[in-house]
Order: sequence, then structure tokens, then C-alpha cells
Amino acid sequence: MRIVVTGGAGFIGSALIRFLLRETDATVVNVDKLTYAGNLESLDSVSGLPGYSFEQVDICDADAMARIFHDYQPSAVMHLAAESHVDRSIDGPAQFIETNLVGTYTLLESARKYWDAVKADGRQFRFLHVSTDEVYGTLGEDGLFTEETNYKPNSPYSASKAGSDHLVRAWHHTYGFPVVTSNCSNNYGPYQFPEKLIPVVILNALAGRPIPVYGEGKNIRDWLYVDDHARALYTVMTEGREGETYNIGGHNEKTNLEVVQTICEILDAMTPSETLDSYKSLITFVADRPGHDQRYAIDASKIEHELGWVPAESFDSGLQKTVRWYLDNQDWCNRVVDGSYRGERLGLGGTS
Ligand code: NAD
Ligand code: TDX
Repeated sequence: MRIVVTGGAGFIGSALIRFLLRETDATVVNVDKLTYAGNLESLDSVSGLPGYSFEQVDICDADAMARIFHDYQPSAVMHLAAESHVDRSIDGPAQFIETNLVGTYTLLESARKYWDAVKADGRQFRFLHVSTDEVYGTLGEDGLFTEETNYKPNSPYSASKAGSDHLVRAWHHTYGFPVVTSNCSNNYGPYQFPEKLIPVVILNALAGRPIPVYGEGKNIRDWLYVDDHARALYTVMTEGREGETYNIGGHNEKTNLEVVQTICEILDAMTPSETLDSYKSLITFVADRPGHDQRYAIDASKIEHELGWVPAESFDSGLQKTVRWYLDNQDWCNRVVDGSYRGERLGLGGTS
């Protein structure tokens, strides 16, 4: 298979490309604009392989996308490119509308025109749209998100992703375009940009800075190790039923405070602080995120029963691996924090 992966320089996209190039026969064209979240250094271990190509392209650029389809003649698209951070969407929604909605529309149209041209030759083609559980809104104390749960997005980010899911659905329903969609819970693991909770906690703790916990830390997220997500995406793309959606999750519901405290305990064991009894003393409760969803939890029985996918990593093992990775890859972290991965400086999450 020749696969166009959009957003392949991001956190999940780079895990997916490492998986595809190491574990499958696929060749990969990484189409990425290289926003602040795109980091080609996350692909250093595979970018020299013959099956890998990179194109610095904005998915909103219809001409550039048409050229990509013409030049590479892919058999599949795995669409991950997006603005992905909820807090940024609250401060500046415009880019989320642009990339997540207009970009997905532009990509769908480019892909549909290409598919129209090649399907007459009997060539196979599939479009995997990678989305999030946040489109379903928030849960109370009970219940799980299933594929039948109504969409009730609450943040500009989740609304833009919900809109992109609807576009993909409509392109299938109206044009017969061969799509499959996945909705996944919170990912964690190596190479995650330090704006998301888990890397913020690890890097702030190591730097002796306050660890910001929004509100009372009681919000619940359902965590999945990123390599399990990458494998799930490949499974859904190759074996999922056309036009269907699949929820992906790891059955790891934790309060944010539990997550933060566990990371501090792992750090206390792996690299005890010279000045603090425990990194937990850095935990600082800060103003809550506006519109903060209370609880996410995924019912993953459809992908498990229909496609036989189950996560390999437990939350404990995945978190140990993740903390170890950040400790062992200080170069990658430093180059992100000092901005040298793209020539500018990043302000790490503060406490206000
Ligand atoms: P990320 O922010 O780490 O990476 C996004 C990538 O997309 C970056 O490499 C960026 O340069 C690229 N990109 C952004 N705008 C672009 C544009 N206009 N054209 C081309 N490339 C562009 O995101 P992530 O956490 O790896 O998430 C990847 C996908 O998975 C997103 O669609 C996200 O909504 C979805 N998702 C993420 C999570 C999670 O926990 N991180 C969970 C479920 C679903
Ligand atoms: O400093 C922090 N302190 C804190 O308490 C940060 C950055 C977050 N939080 C809280 C907010 C959330 O309840 O931790 C939880 C996780 O926050 P994020 O890491 O920002 O993730 P979330 O908002 O849950 O969204 C993530 O999962 C679903 C991804 O960013 C999305 O792209 C994905 O769709």
C-alpha cells in the first residue's frame, strides 16, 4: 500500500509512521504543514528508510493536494492533520476552523477527484478520518461513549472535529466516497508536545516548576498509549467496514489528579529530586478551563469484537515507558522547549 498520512510530523502521526514503516509493507508519504506541533525530529529513526517521503504542504491548499495525489497515486489516506489542543482552541478558534473544517473539506475534495479518476481502473482506495471522543461531549458519573452516542461537542476544538466527522460522513453518503472514521480517547506516550497534560507534568516536575492542575483535578480522561492507537488505526483502515465509525480506547479512566500524582511517584522512584521530598509538592491547583468537559470514557467493544484489536499496554506500563522516554530523550525535549526544532522559543505551561 502507498499511504498518504496527513499530520505525520505530529505526536500520533509520527507514531503511526514509525509503526507503518517498521511493522507493515506500506510506503508512506507524510503530508504536513509543520505548524508549531509538527516536528520532523520525531521521525529521525525512520525518515532515512526508502519507503518514506515528506511533503511540506498545507491540507487547505487544493492545488498542492491535487499534485500530491497525482504524483504519488496513493491507495489510502490516513488523515490526522489538525489543530489538536483544546486550550489553544479557546484562545484562538480561527485556525481550528481553518485546518479542521476547511482543511478536511479541501482534502476530501482532492481525494474524491483523484478517486473518481482511478476507480475506473478498478484500483482500491480508502480514506481514514482520525477523530476524537470529544465530539460526543461530556459524560456524567456513569455510561460510556458508543458509536451511537449523539454528537454534543463543547469546545471550539471538538466542534471543529465534529464538523469534520460530518463532512466525511456526508462525502460517503452523497458521493459513495470510501471512508472509515475512528474516534479515540486521550493518547499519551513518547514525542507528545509539552502542552498536553502528561508531558507538561513530566517536564515541569523535572524543571522544578509548578505542576498546573485545572480546577480540583477531578475531571476524568480515558487514556490510551499512542502505539496502541497507531495499531488500531492501521486495523481500522485495512479491516474496518466502509462507511462505519469505530471508537478506540484503552479502558483507563483516571482523574487528572490521579494521573499527576502517579507521574510524580514514578519520577520520585526513577530520578528523586535533590531538593524536594516528592515532586507532588509542585502540584498547584489553577483556574479551571472554560467549559471543561467532566468525563470521557470509551466503549471499545465494536473494534475489539469486530476487528480483534485490543490494547497491548496497561496504563501503569505505558506511563512507566513514557516517563522513561522523556528522561532518556532530554535532547528532543530541550529542542522543543527552546524552540530550536523550528527556530523559536516555547513558553512551557505556567500556573495561570
Ligand atoms: P498534533 O497537534 O501533535 O499534530 C498535528 C499535526 O498536524 C502536526 O504535525 C501539524 O504540523 C500538522 N498540521 C496542522 N495543521 C496542518 C495543515 N493545515 N496542513 C497540514 N498539516 C497540518 O496532534 P495529535 O495529538 O498527533 O493528533 C493527531 C490527530 O488525532 C488529530 O486529528 C486529533 O484531533 C486526533 N486525536 C488526538 C488525540 C490525542 O489525545 N492527542 C486523541 C484522539 C484523536
Ligand atoms: O496543564 C494542564 N493541566 C490540566 O489539569 C493541562 C494541559 C491539562 N489539564 C487537564 C485538562 C484535561 O481535563 O488535563 C486533562 C487533559 O488535558 P489535555 O492534555 O489538554 O487533553 P484534552 O483536553 O483531554 O484533549 C486531548 O484528548 C483528546 C487532546 O488534546 C485532543 O486532541 C484529543 O482529541
